[in-house]
Amino acid sequence: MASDAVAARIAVLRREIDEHNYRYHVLDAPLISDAEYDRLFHELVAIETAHPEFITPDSPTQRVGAEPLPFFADVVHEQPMLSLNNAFGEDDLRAFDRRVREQLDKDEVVYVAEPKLDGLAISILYENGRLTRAATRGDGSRGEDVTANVRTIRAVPMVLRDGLAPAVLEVRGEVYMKRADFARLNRDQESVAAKLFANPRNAAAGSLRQLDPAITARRPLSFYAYGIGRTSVAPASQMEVLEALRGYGLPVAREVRLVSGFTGCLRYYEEIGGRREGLPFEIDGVVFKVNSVTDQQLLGYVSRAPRWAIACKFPPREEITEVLDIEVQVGRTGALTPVARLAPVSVGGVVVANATLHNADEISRKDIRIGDRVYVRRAGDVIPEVVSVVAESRAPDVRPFVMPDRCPVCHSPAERIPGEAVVRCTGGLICPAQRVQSILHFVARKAMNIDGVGEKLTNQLCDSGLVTDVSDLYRLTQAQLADLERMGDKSAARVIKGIEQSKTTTLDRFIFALGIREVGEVTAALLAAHFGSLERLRDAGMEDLEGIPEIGPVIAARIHEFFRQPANQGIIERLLAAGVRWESKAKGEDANQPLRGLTFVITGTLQAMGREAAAAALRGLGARVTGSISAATNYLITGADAGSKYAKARGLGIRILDEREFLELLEAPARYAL
Ligand code: I6G
Repeated sequence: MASDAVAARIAVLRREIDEHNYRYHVLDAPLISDAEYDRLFHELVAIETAHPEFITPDSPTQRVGAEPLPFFADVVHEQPMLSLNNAFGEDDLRAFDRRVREQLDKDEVVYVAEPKLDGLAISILYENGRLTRAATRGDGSRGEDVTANVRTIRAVPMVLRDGLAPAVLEVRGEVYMKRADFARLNRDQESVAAKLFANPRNAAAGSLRQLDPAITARRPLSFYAYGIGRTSVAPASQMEVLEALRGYGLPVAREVRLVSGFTGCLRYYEEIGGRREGLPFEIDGVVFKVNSVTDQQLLGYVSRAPRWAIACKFPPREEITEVLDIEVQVGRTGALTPVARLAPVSVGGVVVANATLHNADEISRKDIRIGDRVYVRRAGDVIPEVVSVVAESRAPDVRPFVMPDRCPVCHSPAERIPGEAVVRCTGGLICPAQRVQSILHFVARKAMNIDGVGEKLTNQLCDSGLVTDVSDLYRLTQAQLADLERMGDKSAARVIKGIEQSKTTTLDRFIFALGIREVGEVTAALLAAHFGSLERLRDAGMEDLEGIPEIGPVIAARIHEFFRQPANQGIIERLLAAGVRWESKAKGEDANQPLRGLTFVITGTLQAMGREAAAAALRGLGARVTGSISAATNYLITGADAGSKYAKARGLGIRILDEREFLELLEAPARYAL
C-alpha cells in the first residue's frame, strides 16, 4: 500500500474503533458484534505493525503495552479531590435541603440526582483532547499515577470526541466493575485456583492498582464520569457538565436526572433504592448536587466537602442479628463448613437467614458462639458472612463452638490435615453428602455434560437408592426414571439420551469429572496432555506427578491418593465397563498430538476462554506453550489488546493467529502442523 493509503486506512480504522467504543460504553447501543470489533482491531494492529512510523500514543492499539512499573509515582491534585458529606435517611436529607434553601434564600432548589456507584475515585486529565495523566484520589491532595492502567480501560477515551474539547479538562469519576463482570472474573479466578475478590469494589481497586498494566488490561473494568476538576471551560450548571462530558465521549450514569426540592430528592432516592438490586452495578447511595454553578459557588465548602452536594446513603448492608445455631455442612470434597443459622434479618433489602463461617479457625478468630448477637454483611455477590460479634451482648453461660470430630452426615471420623484450615470427612463416596455433590460435579457441563440431571433429580436418585455413585447413572433405565415423582416419559427419555451421549467424551473431561480434589479443568487438561491415557495417569508415581512443572506436591499427593483408593478404582472400572470412552492420546502418538514439536505464545484477551484454558487446550494437542516470543516460537495467538509481543512476532516472521483462527486450529489442528 502506498504511504497515503496506509495513513488513510489507519485513520478510518481508528475512527471506526473509537466510534464503536463510544456506542458501546457511552450510548449503550453497540452496532457491531464483538467479533467484528476484534477484526477491525486486528486489521489496525497488522497495519501499524507493518508501518510502525504511523503508530501514535492515542491509537486504540496502544492501550496496553506499557512496561510494568517498579512503583506508582505521586501525583499532586492541583484542585483537591474532595469527599462528600453523607445523609443517612430522610431527616438528614431534609436538613440538607433546608440549609441550602436558607443560604441561597430560595423557596425551591433544583438538584442533579445521580446514583453513587461503589468504586474507586479517579482523576483523568485531558490536554488538548488527549489523555495525559490519570491518578487515584489518595488522601485528596496527593494520589498515585495510574495512567498506564487507566489507558487500558476501554470505557475511557484516549482522545475526546468533538473537536471542541477544551485545552485542559480534568475529568473526575469512578472506576468500577459491573456485577456480571465481577462474577465472571471470580469464576475465572476460581478455575485457576487464584484468590477470589470479596466484592466488585475490591476487585476494581485491586485491578487498578496493579504495577503491571497487562494485568489491569485483562480485568473487566468500567468507568463513569461525574464531574470536572481543573479546566479551561466554565459550564453554568452541573447538568451542562454531564452533558458536555457525554459529548466528549465519556460514560455518564444513565440514571442522571434533574429533581426539584426535598420531595423530588426523596422520590429519586426511593426509586433508585427500589431498583438497586436490579442495576448492573453496585451502588451505595445516590448523590444530589445543586445544579446551578453560581449557587454552588455561593454555598462554597466546609471541611473539605462541598456544601452544595450530599451523598444520601442506602441502609447499611450490615445488620445485627442472633446466631440461632451453628450447623456443619459437608461439601463434595468432604470439607466440613460451619454455617450460622441466623434469626432472619433484612440486609440491604434481602433477607439473610444463613451465613458462612468458613472454618473452625475463622470461628475461633471471631469467637462466634451460638446465642451471640452478630453483625452480618452482604458483600457483592458473595454469600453473607458474619463480620463480628456484638461483644457486650453475650450471655455469661455461652460456650465456645467446637467442630465435630465425626461427619454429621455419615458419621465417619472427621480429620484435619496439619497445615490446613479445613476439617474433612474421611467417608469418601460412602458419605451421602459427598455423593450428591460428586454426582452434580460429574454431570456438569464442563465435566461429562449430561443434560437434564440437576440437583432435584440427583437428590431423588440418591434418596431412592437408584444411584450410589456416578457409575450407577449408566445403569439407569427409562422406566426407572419415569417412575420417579414429577418425571414424565419424555423427561426420562431426555435424561437417558443425555447419559448415552455423554459416553463419548474426552480424557480431559473424564479426569475433571472424577472430582479429584484440587484438580480443576485446567489441571485435568494438563494431566490428559501429559500422560495421554488414563492408565498412565492412574499408574503414575509421586515423582512422575511432581515432575510436571505446573503440579505442586499437594496436588500431586491428591491425585496419587485418589487413584490408590479401592472405591475410586471400582467406580472407574464400572464407568469404563458401561462404555464411557474417549479417543486415546497415547504419549508419543503423533496422530493424536498433531501439534507436537510446536511452540506457541498467547497474548491479549481471548473472548472464548481464559488464557490458561487456551494453553491447556494447546498442550492437549501436544504443543508447548511458553510466555515469551523467541526465534523458537512457531505461532503467536493474539486476543484483544495484544501488546508488544505482536510487533516482536511480526519482526521475527512468526505466524500470527487471531482468535477466530485459533478456534479453527482447535477444530482442525493437523492443518496447522508445520
Ligand atoms: O465519590 C463521589 C461519587 C459520586 C463523588 C461525587 C459523585 O457524584 C455523582 N461527586 C463529588 C463532587 C465528589 N465525589 C467529591
